[in-house]
Amino acid sequence: MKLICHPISPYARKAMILARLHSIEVEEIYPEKDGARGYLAGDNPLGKIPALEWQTGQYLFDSPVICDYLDSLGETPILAKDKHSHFLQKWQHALGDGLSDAVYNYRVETARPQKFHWPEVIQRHETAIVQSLDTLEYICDWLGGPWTYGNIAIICALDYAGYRAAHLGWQSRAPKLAAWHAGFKGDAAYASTYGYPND
Ligand SMILES: N[C@@H](CCC(=O)N[C@@H](CS)C(=O)NCC(=O)O)C(=O)O
Repeated sequence: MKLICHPISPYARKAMILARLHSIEVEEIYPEKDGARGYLAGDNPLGKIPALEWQTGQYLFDSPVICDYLDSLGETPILAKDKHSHFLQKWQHALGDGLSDAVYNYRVETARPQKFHWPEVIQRHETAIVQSLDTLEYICDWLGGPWTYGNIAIICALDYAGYRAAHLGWQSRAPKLAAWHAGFKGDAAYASTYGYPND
């Protein structure tokens, strides 16, 4: 299966981690441009990554759908079956993705030339980032480890926030969360998908 992805994308990285956790062979293909610089021509009509070729010439997106599919291929899926845990993990996954969305939107907004910046919109995205961090700090004891269906999205979002919204210093704002996150650094799936230039 081809996975159109890039480790800088927190959405794509979730799929890259899940493929490793379940030892699923995927051919990872990195496209050349990112969203701040133009439409990503490819196999997703929305022009986004990730996209997974699950049948010849047919691509699954977006990332939660790909994650569900990859997890279903695993011998022991990590998404809990019990209804309560299942929806808690889905909710955590959505919170992680929502943090990534806020960082992504912040990045797209601030990648414009300064004269086109819209301070209210930038502020709106920053508020979503800090409120998500505060919520994650509050629920930190329930995030589990090493990997759950929920915390995959959170780990990927935090690394992305550290890269694209470094000025917010998420680790100082959410110290318990930072300590929890640090516990993943020695993990093989974490380390082999970490794609940010400086840390
Ligand atoms: N909701 C989508 C978001 C995917 C997304 O926004 N990916 C970004 C990379 S981080 C992208 O491909 N952007 C290209 C663009 O928007 O042109 C998902 O979960 O897959």
